[in-house]
Amino acid sequence: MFRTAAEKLLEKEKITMKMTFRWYGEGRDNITLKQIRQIPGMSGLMGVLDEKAAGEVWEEDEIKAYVEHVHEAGLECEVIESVNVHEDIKMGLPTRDKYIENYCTTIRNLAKYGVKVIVYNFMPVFDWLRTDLARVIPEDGSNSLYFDEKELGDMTPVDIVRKTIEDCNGFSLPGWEPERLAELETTLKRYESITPDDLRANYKYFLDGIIPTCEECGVVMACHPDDPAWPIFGLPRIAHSQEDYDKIVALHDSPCNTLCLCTGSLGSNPDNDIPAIIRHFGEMNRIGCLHVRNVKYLGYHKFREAAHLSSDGDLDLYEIMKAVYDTCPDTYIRPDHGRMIWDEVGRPGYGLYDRALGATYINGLWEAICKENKNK
Ligand SMILES: [Mn+2]
Repeated sequence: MFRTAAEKLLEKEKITMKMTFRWYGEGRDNITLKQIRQIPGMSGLMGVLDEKAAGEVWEEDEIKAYVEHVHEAGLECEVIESVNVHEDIKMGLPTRDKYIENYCTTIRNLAKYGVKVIVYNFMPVFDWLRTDLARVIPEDGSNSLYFDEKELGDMTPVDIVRKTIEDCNGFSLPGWEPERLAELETTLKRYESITPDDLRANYKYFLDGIIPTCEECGVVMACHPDDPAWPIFGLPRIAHSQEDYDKIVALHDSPCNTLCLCTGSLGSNPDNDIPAIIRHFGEMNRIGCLHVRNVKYLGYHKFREAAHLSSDGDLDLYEIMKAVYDTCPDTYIRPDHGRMIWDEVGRPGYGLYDRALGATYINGLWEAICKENKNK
């Protein structure tokens, strides 16, 4: 088979990492596929069918239309995010079997259209949490997502949900879909009697139900960490440290049971040594993909999302990319949340400009690391 010089180089230098971008779909994202395609080095998307509720089957015709549309723009669609797990599965209710069956159908349907990695999470109720979606960064006048546990102070979960939905510039936000939050109080009440071990047992039941289907279709599941990386509102949270993930990969031992290593989510807790965690799970072949971004610590349980550049935050992106190169170079990466810069208006965290800068910076680090290793 004919291979271009660039393709041969990829094999030779193991430059197999694929840079991707999150996109919400036509009419749901103010960024176009053409704009994404024009970011240097962009191979494809970490896509999402934003309109799907947790537990619903992603039908073949919907996936086909989405994937073909992405392909027409010259982009791949090998990673899909936010195939949300229904709360009944997390809570271990008798109705879970039906939702697990639906999940398997979705996996099969996605595999038919070339999807290789599915990103999901097993966080009760809250996908992620911030106290401000547009905190101005005094140094340069841009803004970014921000968290201060003190500001959470007297806010109830219902207050914070209301505030988050109000602050999101009219876009729906992943993890904050109104239908998931409609029964918030009942759901929170139910979780009062669920311990982290119970949640892990329900997680195992879910993995035992879906991983054989993944193995059949060649799809890898990648579990996104809790964000921020500690318990909130007394809810059981089981995915925010190396120790937690050791338990998760042991729940069902399979190369299809992996993590989506989100440097910013795990990195919100300074106790997490991100390059070391990447090396640990990369060596075990348990990293399905990565979200790469930076955070700036401002105090105890207080941080903001920074530009990707190492010197702008507290994570060392060079060490992070070296750990990827050494242990899991054949992976998918996307720049994660960016700041809002250059007066852009868009989904908090998901503007075009700062994420494009992030991708370019990560690609620059990658090129340097590859060449540095070649010369050794
Ligand atoms: Mn992430």
